[in-house]
Formats: sequence, C-alpha cells, structure tokens
Amino acid sequence: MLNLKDIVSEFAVEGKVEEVLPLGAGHINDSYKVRTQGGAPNYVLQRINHHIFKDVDALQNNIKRVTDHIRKKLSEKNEPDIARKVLALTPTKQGALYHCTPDGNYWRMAPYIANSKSVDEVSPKLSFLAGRAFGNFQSMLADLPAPPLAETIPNFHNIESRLVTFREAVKSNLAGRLLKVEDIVAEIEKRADEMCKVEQLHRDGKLPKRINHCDTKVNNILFDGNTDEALCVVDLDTVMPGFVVSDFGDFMRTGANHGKEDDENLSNVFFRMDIFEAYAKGYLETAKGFLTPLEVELLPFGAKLLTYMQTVRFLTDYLDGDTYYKIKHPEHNLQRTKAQLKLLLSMEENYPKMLELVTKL
Ligand code: GN1
Ligand code: MG
Repeated sequence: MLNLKDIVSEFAVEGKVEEVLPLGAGHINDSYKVRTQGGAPNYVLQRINHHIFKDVDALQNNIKRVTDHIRKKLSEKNEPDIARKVLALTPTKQGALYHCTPDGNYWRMAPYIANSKSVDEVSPKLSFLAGRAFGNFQSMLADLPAPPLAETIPNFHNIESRLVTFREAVKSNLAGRLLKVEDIVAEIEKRADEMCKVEQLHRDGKLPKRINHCDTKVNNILFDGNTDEALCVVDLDTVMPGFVVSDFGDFMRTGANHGKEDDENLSNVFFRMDIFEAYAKGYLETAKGFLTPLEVELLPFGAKLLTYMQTVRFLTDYLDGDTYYKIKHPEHNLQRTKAQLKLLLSMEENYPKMLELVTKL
C-alpha cells in the first residue's frame, strides 16, 4: 500500500503535512483532505479513477483551461477573494498537473478552499443560490477560446448512446439479473423515444451544445461556512460540451428529490416543486442572457431526461454486475434504480406545473 504522505510530497505544497484523511462520498474518485501544520493552506488529494477517465492528461488540461479562464474573468471584474471562488491545481514539483505512482494510479492536488462547506440537503434558499452559481459558471465559460474542451467521457450525457449500452447489457445479462428487473426495463423502453428528442433537435440544428458541468449536484458547490454565499463550483472532471438542459436537469434529479438517491423507502422519494421553482429563478437570473427560448422551454424536460438517464445508468450497471459505481451492498444499484424511477414518475406528475412555472419566469 502506498503511503499517502509520500504521494503528497511529490506536489509543490506549502507547509508540513500533519495528516491525510478520507474526504467526501463520491462514487468515482477517492478524495483525501491533507491537513498541514501552522498557517499553511490545507489541500485535497485525489486519486483519479483512470478506468473511467481514460485520458488523464486531457482531463487535467480541461480543468486547467476552465479554472484559468474563470480566474481571468473574476479578476477582470475585480472580484475579491478569488482563491475561494475558483479551484486551482497544485502542480507537482516538476510542474506537472498530476502525478502517476509506480502502481499505475494517477493523483492530483488542489488547495482546500478555506472556511467552505458543502451541503447535501437543499432548502429553497440554497437552491436559488445554487441555480445562480451554476448559471454563472456556464455563463463565464460561454466564451472559452477554442479548441473545444475534450470529452473526458465520450457521450457522457448522450441518452441515445446510454440506451445502446443499456440494451447491450439487457441482451448479455452478464450477472443473470434480468428476470428480476423486466418490469423496469419495460418502463425504460416505454419512454425511450421521447427521451431521445434532444439529440434529434441537436442534429436538426435547433439545440446548441455549450460548456456544461455535467455533475450539477448541490454538493458540487462550495458555500461560505458562515454566510451561505455560493463560493465556487467544484468537481470539474466532466466539464465538457453538452445541452444546458442536462445540467439543469441533473440538479433537479439530485436537489429536488425529497428522498435520497438510493432511498430504500420509496415513499420518501418525490419531486419538490419548491426546489424546482427556487433553482429555476436563480438559474435564469444568471443564464437568461445566453439561453435560446427553446432551451428555456426544455428545462423541465431536462429534469425528466437526467432522472431517466440515471435510472438507465444504474440499471445497466446492475445488469453488468456492478462494475462502474461503488456499491455498499449487492442490491445497491437496483435500489438506486428503483429510487430514480420513482422520482421520474413523480416528475411526470408535476410536469404540467413545471412547464407553467417556467413560462411565467
Ligand atoms: C457519479 O462520483 P459522483 O457522485 O460525483 C457519476 C455521475 C452520476 C452520479 C450518480 C463520472 O458522480 O455522472 O450522476 O455518480 N460520475 C461519473 O450519483 O460517472
Ligand atoms: Mg463527480
């Protein structure tokens, strides 16, 4: 087992390392908080999951370009406290953006944003602030100079491609679990054509791709520890071109769920219109300037689409025998699938209200 402190010492960190502790609960990468002694900054060390992010070099270059661009924007606006409003990458002592250990793992470091907190549950107020923050993030990146960012995971939020993979998983039935989930497969197939409409609109030249975050969970925003002000957007691994409705929708999927993403008790899982309304207000405040009328109109559809997509992704992994998401027990991916499907049904019930609200805003 590699010593985490040795890995930290490959990077150009200030101060002496006191301890390295596990941090957060992501499904993909492993994160650690690096505490240093005295007044030196603390850091976040991450092992990058290179089975998922296969081109680590392209990944880290994306993050570098995105954070440099945002930093430039903030300094042009004379924003105070820039170090807490955009992530930074701590280079290695050789000046590289990541470090590869002899066991073939990839590591990166970033300063820990001081006096910040992440929240896992949202109130309407936080949701409004989160909407503004993600809208602002997209807006700051709208003029990122060419070339386009790399697609760190090809076809990441492409529902057509997700359905192709899903249907292969159904066909191969690798883990022998198909019989148990046939009714859910039918629910997925029933909605498949409708869900693919965004890709078609794109092919028809009606729906643009813009720079998206592609993991707009509320816990990917850091808030000020005292004032609740949204400081900065983190977890930039999947920042890449996509449909803005998909970022909007992923927040709804995660933030406007009354229950948990993997709630065992499905009666806890339902869609919260108060969160939807607050987020939509905040988001449109900062994003309205660059959105087309069709993009605005499709925001409620984005909520359904991303919840549907996550149902498909969890069920695919269940059928494949749990090779993608970290699981806590053998039926975890099925539990997640059921909770996401329940949320989708609840969104479908609320859909007319969502459309009405967006028209008013
Ligand atoms: C993964 O690791 P985390 O929680 O940030 C996944 C997202 C899923 C999410 C489901 C690279 O995100 O796309 O929506 O789990 N990230 C990747 O909770 O696949
Ligand atoms: Mg993530």
